[in-house]
Amino acid sequence: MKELTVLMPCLNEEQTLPICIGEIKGFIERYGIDAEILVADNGSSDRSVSIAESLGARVAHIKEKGYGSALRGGIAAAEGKYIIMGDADGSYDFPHMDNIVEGLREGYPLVMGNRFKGGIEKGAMPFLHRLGVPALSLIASIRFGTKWLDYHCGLRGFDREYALKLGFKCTGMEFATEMIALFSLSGAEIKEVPTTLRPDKRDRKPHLKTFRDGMRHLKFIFGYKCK
Ligand SMILES: Nc1nc2c(ncn2[C@@H]2O[C@H](COP(=O)(O)OP(=O)(O)OP(=O)(O)O)[C@@H](O)[C@H]2O)c(=O)[nH]1
Ligand SMILES: [Mg+2]
Repeated sequence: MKELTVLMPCLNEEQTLPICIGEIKGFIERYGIDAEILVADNGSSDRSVSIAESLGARVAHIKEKGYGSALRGGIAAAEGKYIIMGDADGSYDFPHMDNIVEGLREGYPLVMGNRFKGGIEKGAMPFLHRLGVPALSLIASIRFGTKWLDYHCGLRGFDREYALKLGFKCTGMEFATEMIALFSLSGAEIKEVPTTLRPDKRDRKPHLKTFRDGMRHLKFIFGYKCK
């Protein structure tokens, strides 16, 4: 069993996968941790899959579409005791995941990155999201009894066995909210660590659609039945 799986959801990221995989490999070597790199793909039509494999990453092929589906499939397929997930678009700080691994080794089932505390580079987050992320996070925090204000940070680490028991169901971007909600409702102590956000390094638009995905988060927040 590996200690860590670094898991990237990936939909047509041929431009940025080499950068991310290179940074993750650099981290694994520097930190000296027994780890694998896993790419969760559910239908890339570009060269993402062959690029990932040629660079030594393993690819999990997930049938169901969506960001949440890809990550849920990736969690099931992972071999690590711990999983750190992060976007494959070159925006997250894979070279510096030390604080996430430390939190996991301390026994926290979930270690969340917070981009507002670590620093968001110019052009990395649209103005609307700079308002929307804390606003949606505040609503989610009130609803689920948490204190976290970056519910949409894509860089986070968790204990794989613990996560599997929570039974995630969300298929889209609202999975980001579901994960924090279910960890928290299960009584898990969550640690937050600062992380940075850079502008993504691809030249096409993000998959995330502000209104559609914002609504999906809200629908989850108000639709989820807390026991
Ligand atoms: N497998 C898979 N990956 C996805 C899907 N949608 C998004 N992703 C990946 O999830 C990560 C985040 O997607 P982005 O489109 O950058 O969305 P975002 O980072 O939430 O939004 P921005 O902050 O606007 O960039 C990237 O690595 C995408 O390739 C999907 O349907 N399937
Ligand atoms: Mg992005």
